[in-house]
Amino acid sequence: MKKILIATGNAHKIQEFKDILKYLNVEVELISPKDLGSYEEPIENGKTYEENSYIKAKFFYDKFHLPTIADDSGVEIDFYDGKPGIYSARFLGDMSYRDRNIYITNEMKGSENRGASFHCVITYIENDIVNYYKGILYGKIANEPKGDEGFGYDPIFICNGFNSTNAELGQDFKNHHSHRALALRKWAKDFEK
Ligand code: ITT
Repeated sequence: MKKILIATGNAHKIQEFKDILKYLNVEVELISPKDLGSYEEPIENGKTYEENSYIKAKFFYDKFHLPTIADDSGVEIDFYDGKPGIYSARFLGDMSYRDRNIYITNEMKGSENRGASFHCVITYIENDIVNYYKGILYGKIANEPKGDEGFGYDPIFICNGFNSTNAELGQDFKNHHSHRALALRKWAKDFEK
């Protein structure tokens, strides 16, 4: 089975990649930098998802010389003028996601400006060839956090056309609809050519 390095330190992302690839019937072995004993992380100083996704992929590709896939993602919230975006992992400092999600929904209490979107850009490098794949999921911010599945901002995100949060709908929903699943589906099409 082909080995692919997944250039992330986020265990939730690794699990989602595995779940989505299984769902898409793509047979690859995903290896993380930690599996290879690497705890170093690149400095994500890009200004876009594309730039940060490339920085992560290139950093680990140069280190391990394996086909490498990276994901840069984030949530854009209309109420915050599109923030946090590429800064989603660092938004509101060291607050836990539980507290962040409560903080955001409290700040937005009563507001009708609830639009939001999840973004994902995957970079894939193999034989020095770089390709990008993008996925966007549109929706809104819930009135309060709900649900236990997924990670990050899933408990406060409701996809258009649904009435429950990503965290309530769970992994099957994310495997099918998420920004990451949309990007990975495009990658899989190229990969299987
Ligand atoms: P790596 O850089 O090591 O991949 P990271 O978590 O720092 O891990 P990002 O810089 O891409 O990754 O930040 C993505 C953040 O966006 C993530 O930590 C969550 O806060 C949020 N996010 C992205 N995808 C999400 C999803 O599917 N569900 C909920 N939150 C998500």
